Amino acid sequence: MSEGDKIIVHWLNYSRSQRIVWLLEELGVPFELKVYKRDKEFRAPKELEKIHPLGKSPVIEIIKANGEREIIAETGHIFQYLLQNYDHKHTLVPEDPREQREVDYFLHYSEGTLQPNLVTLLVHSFAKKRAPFGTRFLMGLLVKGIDDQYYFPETKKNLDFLEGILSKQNKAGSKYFVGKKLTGADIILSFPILTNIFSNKDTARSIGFADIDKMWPNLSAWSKNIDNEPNFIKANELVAQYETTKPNI
Ligand SMILES: N[C@@H](CCC(=O)N[C@@H](CS)C(=O)NCC(=O)O)C(=O)O
Repeated sequence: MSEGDKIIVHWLNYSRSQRIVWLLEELGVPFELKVYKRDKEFRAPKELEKIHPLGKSPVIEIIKANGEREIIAETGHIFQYLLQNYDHKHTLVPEDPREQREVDYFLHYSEGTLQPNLVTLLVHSFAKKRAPFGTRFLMGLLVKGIDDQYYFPETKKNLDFLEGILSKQNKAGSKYFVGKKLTGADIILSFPILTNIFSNKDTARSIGFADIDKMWPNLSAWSKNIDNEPNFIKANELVAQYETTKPNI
């Protein structure tokens, strides 16, 4: 990486790609935002497949000073790349190697373990709403059976796990997931915890979680703090013009 590198963020509205915008704002690294808008079915437009065959967002494109071009996909991988190459002053990366490993854990955990449970619960809640006329009741019973047996307890177990970490962190005088300052762990976890659950109480209820502030008070307090992080607000303001209609999901 060099000063002359240009970073393009292939960003999809209402998506987990917003964390990359926040991360770059936090690191003070200039970037270009290439906006893709979801279609009526809440899917990404086909053009994203021209950037990466899976057609998902986020993807970042690095154009080196010598003209070489590199495409980097997967949120955790993008985080690792940007933190390794653009945070030499340790703005976000902890000094302590053990804390660095804890951050790395969350970079994998967020998309590898937590997010798939949430996505499945969300897809199941669409399935109930979108089932063909006459099959909705049956579809409801079917997905409820699967969710009650697996996805709901797994998600609850994960949120209890995260609540426990924050409770210990709070006792040690920190309001963040790792060490005593904001790190990549908080930024990557902002999508599943804050965007998917605490900022979206109707959806949380529809996937089976009522009264989340009482169930997970530390996660609730953490979400409020994250909501007030200056660069989180700045990153949201940057994209606000592309997120004006609440998606009908
Ligand atoms: N594990 C991938 C997931 C990427 C992903 O599923 N992105 C969603 C946005 S939240 C997407 O592009 N969805 C559009 C679609 O599937 O049509 C990552 O962490 O980057």
